[in-house]
Amino acid sequence: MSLVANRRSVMTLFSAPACLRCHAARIVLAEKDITVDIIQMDEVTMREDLYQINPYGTVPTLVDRDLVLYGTQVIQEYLDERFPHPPLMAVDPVSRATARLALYRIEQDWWRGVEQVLEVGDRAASKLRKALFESLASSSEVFGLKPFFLSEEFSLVDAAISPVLWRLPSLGIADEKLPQEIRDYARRMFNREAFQLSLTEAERELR
Ligand SMILES: N[C@@H](CCC(=O)N[C@@H](CS)C(=O)NCC(=O)O)C(=O)O
Repeated sequence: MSLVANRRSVMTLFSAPACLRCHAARIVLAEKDITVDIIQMDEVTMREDLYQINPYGTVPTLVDRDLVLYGTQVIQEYLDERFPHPPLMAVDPVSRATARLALYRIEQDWWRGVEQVLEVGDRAASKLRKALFESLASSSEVFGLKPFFLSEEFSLVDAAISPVLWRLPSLGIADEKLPQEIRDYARRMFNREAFQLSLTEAERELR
């Protein structure tokens, strides 16, 4: 496993510069101020090398000594448990389940929505772009209920939503079109120091 050799003392995240899911993982690392070696991989080397340690060859992939994790939400929850401060999940089972359900829905509706718009050509994207916009807009009230999404504190759910909102203008969904609650929420998230630290150069250029 050449990718993990010599990388045993510090945790390593295999990431791609503009990957939405990697961004969500990088936000968790930054919020917890975790010392990590972030390896930004390009599309070609990604497949060749990552298959050695991850059967899907996908990013993000996290290596912590002998542990290799993939699946963004698996990585996010591991980081939260391995580095408990500050906690990014509530303690009680109902709140934890509610957060996990939100994460599941964000992946299904918003992460896949962004990825689909990026995958298809420009003309075919307009329907997908509209569906993504409408899905976000239909949740606008929830964005305004609390300082963070469904929570008084920053959580894994916010780490999952922020990369979506950051990418909207680059997908043809202008901030001005978004309901005010979402714009205010986005501003609060983008102003966080950890969010700014999580950005790669490629992501900075998206805005
Ligand atoms: N279910 C995985 C999917 C990861 C995924 O599809 N990552 C993309 C980048 S965002 C990737 O590595 N694509 C390259 C490939 O599939 O070979 C997760 O949530 O981490």
